[in-house]
Amino acid sequence: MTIQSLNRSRPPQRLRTGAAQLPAAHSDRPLGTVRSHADHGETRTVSVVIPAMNEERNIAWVLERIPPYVDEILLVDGHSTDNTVGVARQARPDVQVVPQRGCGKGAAMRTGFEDSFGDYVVVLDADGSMDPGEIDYYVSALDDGYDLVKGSRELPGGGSMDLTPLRRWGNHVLVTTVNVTWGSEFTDLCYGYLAFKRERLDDLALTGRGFEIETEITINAIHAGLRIAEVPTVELSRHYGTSNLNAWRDGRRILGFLTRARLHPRSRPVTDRIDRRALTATPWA
Ligand SMILES: Nc1nc2c(ncn2[C@@H]2O[C@H](COP(=O)(O)OP(=O)(O)OP(=O)(O)O)[C@@H](O)[C@H]2O)c(=O)[nH]1
Ligand SMILES: [Mg+2]
Repeated sequence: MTIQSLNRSRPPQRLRTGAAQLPAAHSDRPLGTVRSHADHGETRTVSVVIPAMNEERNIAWVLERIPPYVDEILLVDGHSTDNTVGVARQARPDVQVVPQRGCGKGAAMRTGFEDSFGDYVVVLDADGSMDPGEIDYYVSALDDGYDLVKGSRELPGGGSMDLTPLRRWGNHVLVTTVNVTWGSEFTDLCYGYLAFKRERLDDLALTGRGFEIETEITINAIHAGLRIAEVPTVELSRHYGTSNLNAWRDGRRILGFLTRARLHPRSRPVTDRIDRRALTATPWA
């Protein structure tokens, strides 16, 4: 398993190579200089998935700050009873809105992953606590070869204006549990700003419905041997409204998931998928 921490400070500084080596061609490229498709010479596309439930006062701020190179914005609506969808469409007429299938933030995220098309999938919240300008860092790290990129509020250059002492303590207990159990070196765990390559979605084998989904993504990525990076992130306070997270209830859900994941590592389908074109050249023909 490879966990690489990317250090960020302003002005953007260079990728710091640690135990794991970055591909040489990219190792001295400054963070925050995301290449467009044209100058990248590649055709990778970027989808941004935003789970939103009753965020009419926050969603415009988020959508207006999405970088222009993003190819698709998918808002996964949790059956909002306010005007979240209307405000979103007004702020970004190109936003795709899908109703979530199932209940909870995890179900919403899985709906977004299934219904989006981008080669890269970036997830961020709709409450204004995650700066869309930071999408650059996630995309940069995926460009550099990582499969999963997680935001960390604990790395130098990161921070949180939203973590209460209880939540900070709970997150610390959970991240320590993961590091001790799986031998990892994460600095943050329960945070929903992350990105991954679509080609790894099957490896992630997600089933979570609630706030445990972020932990499930991390643990299943470890089990699947994905290359994981952490990038510093600054968590802002939610702009308006109240949290949907309950520290004790959701903390217990996460702990329950970790216990199950440790006792019964999920078995995954191991069937290789062979491209039909690879089967046309039959050696005996
Ligand atoms: N579609 C959908 N979105 C959800 C659901 N629950 C939460 N969300 C969204 O997921 C994001 C994170 O939820 P929050 O309630 O902000 O949870 P939190 O960030 O832990 O709590 P705060 O720190 O108080 O903001 C927000 O964009 C919510 O609108 C849900 O059941 N369905
Ligand atoms: Mg929030």
